[in-house]
Amino acid sequence: MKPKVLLYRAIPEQERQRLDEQFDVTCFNSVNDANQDAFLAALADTEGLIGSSLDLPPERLDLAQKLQAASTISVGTDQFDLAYLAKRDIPLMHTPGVLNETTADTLFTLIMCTARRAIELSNMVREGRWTSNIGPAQYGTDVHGKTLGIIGMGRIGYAIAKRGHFGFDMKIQYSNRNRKPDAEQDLNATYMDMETLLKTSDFVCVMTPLTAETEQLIGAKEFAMMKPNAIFINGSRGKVIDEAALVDALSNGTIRAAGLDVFEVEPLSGDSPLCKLDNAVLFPHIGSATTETRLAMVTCAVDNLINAMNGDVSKNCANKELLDR
Ligand code: 8YV
Repeated sequence: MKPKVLLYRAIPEQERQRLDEQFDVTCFNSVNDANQDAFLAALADTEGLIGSSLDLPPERLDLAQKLQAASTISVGTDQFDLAYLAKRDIPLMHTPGVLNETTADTLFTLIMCTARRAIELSNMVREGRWTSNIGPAQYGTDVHGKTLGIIGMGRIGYAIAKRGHFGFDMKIQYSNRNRKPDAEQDLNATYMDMETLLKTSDFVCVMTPLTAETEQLIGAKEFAMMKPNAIFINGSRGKVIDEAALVDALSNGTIRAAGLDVFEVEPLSGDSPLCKLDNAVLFPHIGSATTETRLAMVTCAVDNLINAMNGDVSKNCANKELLDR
């Protein structure tokens, strides 16, 4: 009898076949009001869980009394309560590493699009409003040679800094829970407190995980510390910033512009005030969204689930306390 696994998003057929070889799989391509009851019934009966982009708090997972392991197709683990899972001895596996470069490419795309007003000016052309030579009203700002401040120098933050250092001769500075000697040696990065970083960076890029400590990390006070011509980039999670405070900062000229790949509520509503701001570049959470990388993430997550269901959580286990079991 194969263990029961609940898959809660669509995955490529080749990876679905690998799951079917090992497990008795029940699949929900998405979870919504219409199929919520069926999903919860399947959750109550499953031993393994794999998917992404769905909050699974303790009150939901209390239903899953047979659960042995969970595997998220993401590096972020904020859709779960790690301490709760550890208390139940349930490993949460994730996909660190496979998406660093793609996500860093996306964030640097945001930096360039925001600095050079690429989306706004492309729309000007598309809408037939390019009627004379470009002048100061359309100028953007340089990226090369500027100061890039990274809040959260993890794997992806390092990959972003690498692009800035080697590709654009940028001065790299960072704030982080702990020092990152590799960034300091390889990228000549300067470690500093967040307040100093906010006050001295031309580009501020947030790449922290969403935790109790980082929720609303950047709000009105922090935006007010930034340089008036600063550009703010968020590729972490929407809840790491106070989105209403960002709207005010962009509207009042507290900062020059913002590039966002994540939002407090996703999908972002078209009625959001952010959608009415020319100095806000908005991507629909496409950080890792390439064919190659999303396949690599699914492959990694399927491997993780197979390993965890066989008792091996030595690689990619997010609740590290289980490693000492
Ligand atoms: C995921 C992400 O692709 O990995 C993460 O934490 O935010 C994205 O790269 C997204 O969660 C959908 O799977």
